[in-house]
This record gives sequence, C-alpha cells and structure tokens, in this order.
Amino acid sequence: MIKIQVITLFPEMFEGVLNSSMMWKAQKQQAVDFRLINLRDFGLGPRKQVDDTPYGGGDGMLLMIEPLTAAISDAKKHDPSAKVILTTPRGQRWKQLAAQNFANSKDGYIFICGRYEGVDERVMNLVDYYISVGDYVLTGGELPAMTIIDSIVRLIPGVLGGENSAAIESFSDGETLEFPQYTRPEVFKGLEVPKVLISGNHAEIAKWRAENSLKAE
Ligand code: 4FV
Repeated sequence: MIKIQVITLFPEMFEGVLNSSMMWKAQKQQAVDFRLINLRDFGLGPRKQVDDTPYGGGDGMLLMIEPLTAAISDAKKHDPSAKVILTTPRGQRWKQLAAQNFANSKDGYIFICGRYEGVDERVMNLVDYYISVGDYVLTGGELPAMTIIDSIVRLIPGVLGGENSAAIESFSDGETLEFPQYTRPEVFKGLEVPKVLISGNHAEIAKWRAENSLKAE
C-alpha cells in the first residue's frame, strides 16, 4: 500500500478526483491510502495566517515556512519514511519513467501544493523532489499534484486490472507513450482501420505499433 498525503489550502479540490473511477478503486483495493492535510489548520495566530509578503519587495504573497514545516511534521508522524514532493515550475519535468519508479517504490509521498507566488525557499531543506508538470505557471500546485498522483496510482500493479495491463506493459519501457488506436467500425465515412490491425498477425501488429509510436522526449 502506498500512502499519499497532500498538503493544500484547497483539499476540496481533491474530493472529486480521489473519490472517483480508478483512484476510488485503488483505495478500495487498499493499493493506496490518501490523506489530505489542510495547510490552514497550521496557520499562525487567530487568523491562521499561512502567507506573507516577500522580503525584498515584489508582487504577490508566499506561503510561510512555519505552517509548511508544521504540516510536513504532521504528515511525517503519519508516515515517517515518506518522501516530500514540491510541485513547482522550477522542478524536474515529470515523465512516465519517473511515474513507473514511484509506483514501484515502497515509499510514501507527501505533496506540497504551492499557492500564490510560491513557497519560502527554506522549505527546500525538507523537500526530496522538486517536480514540474510543464513550463508554464499555474495558480496552484493542486492540479500538478493530481496529475502526478494519477500517473503513479494507475501504474500500481493490479489497479488498472487486466483490461489495460497489456497496454501498460507495452509502455513499461518508460519511453513509448502512444501509438494510433482504432475501434469499431472498420470503415467510417471512407476512413479505414489499418489492415495490419485486422490481420491477427500479432508480430506484424507489434512492429506497426512500434514504428508508429510516440516516444518520450
Ligand atoms: C507548477 C508547474 C506550477 C507556481 C506558483 C503554484 C504554481 C504556485 N507546479 N508544475 N508548472 N505551480 O505552476 O508544477 O505556487
């Protein structure tokens, strides 16, 4: 069982994603255990402050180090050996091979979802992985965390079940990402399914798929 904890100001954003489809099934199978941590619970003072202005000036706010440190400590009490992941545009680009490695790992994960302009740099002393989902800036780290979590959980053995395991196998080299796929009807408005895919010749099908695959950069 992989424990995945998420530190966020918007836990409600995860309810739909974690409680439907594959994610819900993965929890039911006890392949994964999710725990949402509301950063606001660790805010400072009566107003539960979690953000403040940056030293040196500049627009926007930063998430403060104390609430983040307290929230990470809470998560570590729950899973002492967990690895801490910060989603940030400055991180290493997330790839299928990394998802494969994380899914096969016995480690638990603690995701920190940034907000505003980001987080106080001193939190980096507590972070194991800095991961980016792409070279663009989002309003929060929640969507990247959901993306990364989805790509990991779907690869946990048994979660997708037989109907997709063959497909997963063919991508398990971590670089083959996609080849063209077709389903009924065989001809649609004159557009035909490639004959090789109807041939029943599995070697030829595998060869065609390899030749027509999109490879990871
Ligand atoms: C992001 C990305 C991302 C930046 C400021 C959250 C936001 C806010 N995370 N890949 N691209 N994060 O844009 O991972 O704190």
